[in-house]
Amino acid sequence: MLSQAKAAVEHPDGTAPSSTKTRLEDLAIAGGEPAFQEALTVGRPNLPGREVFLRRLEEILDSRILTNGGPYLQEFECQLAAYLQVEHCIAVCNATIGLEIAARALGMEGEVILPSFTFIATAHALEWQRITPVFCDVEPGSHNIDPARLEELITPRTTGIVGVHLWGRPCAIEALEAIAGRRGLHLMFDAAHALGSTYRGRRVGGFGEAEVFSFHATKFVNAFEGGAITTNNARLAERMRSMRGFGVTGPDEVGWIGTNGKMSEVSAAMGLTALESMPELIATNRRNHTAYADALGGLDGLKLTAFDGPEDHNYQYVVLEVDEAQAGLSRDRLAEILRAENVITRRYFTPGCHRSEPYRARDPHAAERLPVTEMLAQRTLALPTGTAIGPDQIAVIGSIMRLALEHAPALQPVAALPRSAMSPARLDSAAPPERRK
Ligand code: T4K
Repeated sequence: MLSQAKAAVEHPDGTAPSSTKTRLEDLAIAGGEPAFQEALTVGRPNLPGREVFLRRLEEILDSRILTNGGPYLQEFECQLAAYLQVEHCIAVCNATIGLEIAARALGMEGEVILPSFTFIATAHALEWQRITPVFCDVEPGSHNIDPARLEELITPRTTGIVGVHLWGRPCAIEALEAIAGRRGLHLMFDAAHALGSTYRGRRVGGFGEAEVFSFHATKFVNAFEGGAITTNNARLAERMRSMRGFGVTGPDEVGWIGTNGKMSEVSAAMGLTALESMPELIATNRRNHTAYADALGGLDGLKLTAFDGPEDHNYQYVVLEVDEAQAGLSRDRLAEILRAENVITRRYFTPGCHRSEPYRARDPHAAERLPVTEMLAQRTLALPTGTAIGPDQIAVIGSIMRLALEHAPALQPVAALPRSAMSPARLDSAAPPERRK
């Protein structure tokens, strides 16, 4: 039986109400009206505390201190270090530069092992430093680097490991620490997704030799663009702090190579304002994750990433795994069906880094040793969440997916259907919304 989504929805960010979908013809891909008039998009920024931020912006303009370690930067670093319970926090212009600075300050060189199932920035940050990324497969359950597959990748050229806490779920930190300790390797973490997450009751931020967070516009706490490196190592912190500012170590003194990785005052003020709203933002993400779990419960072939157990999570990514064999529809077809309804999902992280240049050309057979990455890259789909969406809209999205799965054979891509099944109306509806008349 079809589940009926409620017609009246709350529209937290000004999006228009959506309508119930109960029949195949209701689906926009089959000729119906799109469920949402305005796009519901993965990555739509949260903007909490607008008035507070605007007051801070006025202060910045009045003070004429726009960057280079002003008061908002210092405040942002202090607040973040206190929250993460780490000794040192170095705010940077984005997490990619943060990863580059950390890798260089640690002295990583040669080869460094990391998962391929991550955003391309994790790999590029190393390659940009002329460090060769070596891709390790991930665990099917956690989507994080698989420690059991890691040691076989270590060579005499290996100098480090970069673990990624994908979707904010900490990777197997203890196992990686054990390998790094035993094999004399550096260990740092890409914590771009993991602000607020805990591992064994301790906040992510103080593990390994350094961890790097992102405050990009699409992150649940954003600074327009921004990042932060955290560490409990005072010497490393000093080095990274100076590397952030051209390698300057004192008045008229440059101690080593550096870059310009500074965070501006406007970004720091934005980040600070968002940090102050973190509890509400996490509560919103959590509410949405629960709403998705309710809306998609019992649908064969669809699995939502779980955030189980006693640890804290930020729930900022809602990621679905679509098993085509069970669901009857591929992940990509489901994304098209949702797109026609104005639900704009993202295929994070497709393809794996190993299938992107320059890595693909360098190692065209990497996929053979990355079967789980390959499988996930075909299956995962990030769904809209954050303050731009509420439970009623999520219920409608759930009803669309339910309907789509129930009518999966009729919703196969047009090219896969026999010629007789292709009525003109059908062909038209299969086109992306922007190409329709
Ligand atoms: N490590 C990991 C594991 C990461 O996921 C990331 C970044 C990094 C490192 C590097 O962090 P940063 O150097 O960026 O601090 C986005 C973000 O640009 C990227 O920060 C993020 N991860 C990645 C997962 O997602 P794209 O290419 O998907 O971004 P884009 O511009 O297509 O935005 C996604 C959607 O968000 C758009 O369809 C619309 C919406 N959006 C986006 C922006 C920027 C808005 O509504 N407003 C906006 O201002 O990479």
